[in-house]
Amino acid sequence: MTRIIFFISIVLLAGSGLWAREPIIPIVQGSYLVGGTQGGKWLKPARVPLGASPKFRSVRNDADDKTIFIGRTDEQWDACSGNRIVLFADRDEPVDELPGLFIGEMANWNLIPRQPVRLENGDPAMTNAVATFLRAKGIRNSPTRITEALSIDLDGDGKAEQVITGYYYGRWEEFALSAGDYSFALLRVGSGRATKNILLDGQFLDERVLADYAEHSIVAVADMNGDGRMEIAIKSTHSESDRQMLFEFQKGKAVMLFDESCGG
Ligand SMILES: [Ca+2]
Ligand SMILES: [Ca+2]
Repeated sequence: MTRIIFFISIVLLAGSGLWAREPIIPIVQGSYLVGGTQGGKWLKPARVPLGASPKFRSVRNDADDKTIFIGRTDEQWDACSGNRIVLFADRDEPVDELPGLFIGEMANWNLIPRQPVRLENGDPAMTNAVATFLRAKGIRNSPTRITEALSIDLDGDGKAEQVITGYYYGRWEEFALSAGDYSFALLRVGSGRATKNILLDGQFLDERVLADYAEHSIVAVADMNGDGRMEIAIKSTHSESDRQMLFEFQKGKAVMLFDESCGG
């Protein structure tokens, strides 16, 4: 018995020691430190120490960009005192034009195990599917506007999922939205009549309200924790701010991992 307990203790000690040695790898989306990953687990931003990685790799689907950027962590903007901001010292482009998703350079797995295929926005079947989805959300008389659509096998089961974003704002007054305005980031899972709509984030207006608009777009689709499944990085752009969200797709469900925004 003593021997068994001794053996279990050794296994537990070895296991925890192994886990502790895994590096903490920060994840930056837009300009926010949205969180991190350690040994495949997700870490909230507060658990990612300063200087966990001074160097970041750009994660993008449209180019094989291996550039390493030097990030200065914990810069704070006056308007975003609740966020931890990472600025990239060797980039002089405005923040809005940065590719959008970055990971600490210690991430040593294939970040893009499967390459997303960009779908034609005007595809009639997809437009019909989105129009049906919008009707279910109470949007009946607005044009169906798709801005981006990707086909990608997120979980590696051999079947592709679709990630679609779109928005329509009839007119933009000073912080007033109209009935029929909408914006969405949608995940479609399955095929044919069995296709399931999973709303990642969105707003659908059935009356005039005083609120800010949100234009959803896809930042990137990538495996950010090295488990072979790909996560979805979405942002919504508002009149004076942005919001960055990262979702995991697991067992047919989308789980929001990180959600950082500032102002608006
Ligand atoms: Ca799949
Ligand atoms: Ca993953």
